[in-house]
Amino acid sequence: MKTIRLIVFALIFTNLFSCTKKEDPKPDATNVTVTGIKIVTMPLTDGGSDWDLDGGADPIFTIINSNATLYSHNLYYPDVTSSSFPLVYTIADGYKLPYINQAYGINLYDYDETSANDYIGQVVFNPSSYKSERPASKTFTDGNVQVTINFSWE
Ligand SMILES: [Ca+2]
Ligand SMILES: [Ca+2]
Repeated sequence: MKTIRLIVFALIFTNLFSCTKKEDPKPDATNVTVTGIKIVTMPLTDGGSDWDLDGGADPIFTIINSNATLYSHNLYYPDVTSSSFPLVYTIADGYKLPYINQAYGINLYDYDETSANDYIGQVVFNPSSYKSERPASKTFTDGNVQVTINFSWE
């Protein structure tokens, strides 16, 4: 009888001890930086026509919010074809988004030297949805456009 009581006490004590050892969950991130994107797929033609007179699109991208273009990435991949994907873009120092609780768009354009760039498509994301999860990357799809965004959270 005495032995059983001791075991019960030991079990209770062990449970109490293991509870106090639980770590606090990581707090929600308050800042997020976009460190790069990857174009997984995008339309190879502009509604059936070539993006350029002399070949495929030369994709670049911008980061926008509802008011303005916040960041423009001006390095492009020339004349992409179906075998060019995925297209990987790195933002050298990262682009820190001004607010975590706001919607942003990644806009894709075909860079054109002698005329205005052609709009290819967009994915929209709101980092506040992921501030507790803090994913290193997340993939977004809209129509024929699929983009993976790389994040750094703090
Ligand atoms: Ca064009
Ligand atoms: Ca072009």
